[in-house]
Amino acid sequence: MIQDLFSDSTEQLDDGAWLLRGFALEKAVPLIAAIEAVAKAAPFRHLVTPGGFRMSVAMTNCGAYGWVSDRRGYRYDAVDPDTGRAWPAMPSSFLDLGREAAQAAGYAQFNPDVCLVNRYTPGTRLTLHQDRDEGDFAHPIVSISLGVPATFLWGGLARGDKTRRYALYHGDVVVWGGPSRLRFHGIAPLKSADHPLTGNLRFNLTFRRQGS
Ligand code: MD3
Ligand code: FE
Repeated sequence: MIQDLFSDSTEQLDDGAWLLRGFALEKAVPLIAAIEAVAKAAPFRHLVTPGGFRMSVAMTNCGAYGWVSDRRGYRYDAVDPDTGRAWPAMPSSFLDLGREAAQAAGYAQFNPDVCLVNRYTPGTRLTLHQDRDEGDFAHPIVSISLGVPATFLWGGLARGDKTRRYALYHGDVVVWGGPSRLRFHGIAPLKSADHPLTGNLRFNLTFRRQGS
């Protein structure tokens, strides 16, 4: 698809799923600085799945809650298990952009209480999964991609449904709600690339509402 150089575009991926190309582009520098500040208080770590596998993606969180995984399961917790402290507050630069993106996709009152931050290095992948640890699937999830581009895998409501692939670039924002909220999705192994702001890294922010 050819895009106008100075205009963003909105593409509907599915019922309730909107791709806002370049929506975060102007804010990328402060967003990356805020990621670094969050990671200083709550360092990136490789969580272990309930099945005992170390995730290749490194994660941290900010907000009132954070998503965590260990041998006991997946859950949201107000305390960072690595530091024993509360997660760092959600930076206002995160919150403002997450809300603006939700609003642009038709979700006017989105009030996230979690931002999960994913960090990818070359080869890092996220296998097909559903996000279903939140309390109320009526709330959408907003995702912001920064740094090296990735191939997003977009499946159906059953694990075996066929998947479509989308490239997600630096500054792209996706809002997933409604009938798309429980679709299986993942990220193909990250290709090596060099981004002027992040080097060989990709970051993804996902804004979630965990509580009611
Ligand atoms: C579709 N992250 O953190 S963001 C995740 O790029 C996750 O790091 C990927 O999947 C990443 O759980 C993909 C896009 C995304 C996030 C949540 C969704 C798509 C979603 C929830 C429901 C449907
Ligand atoms: Fe997910």
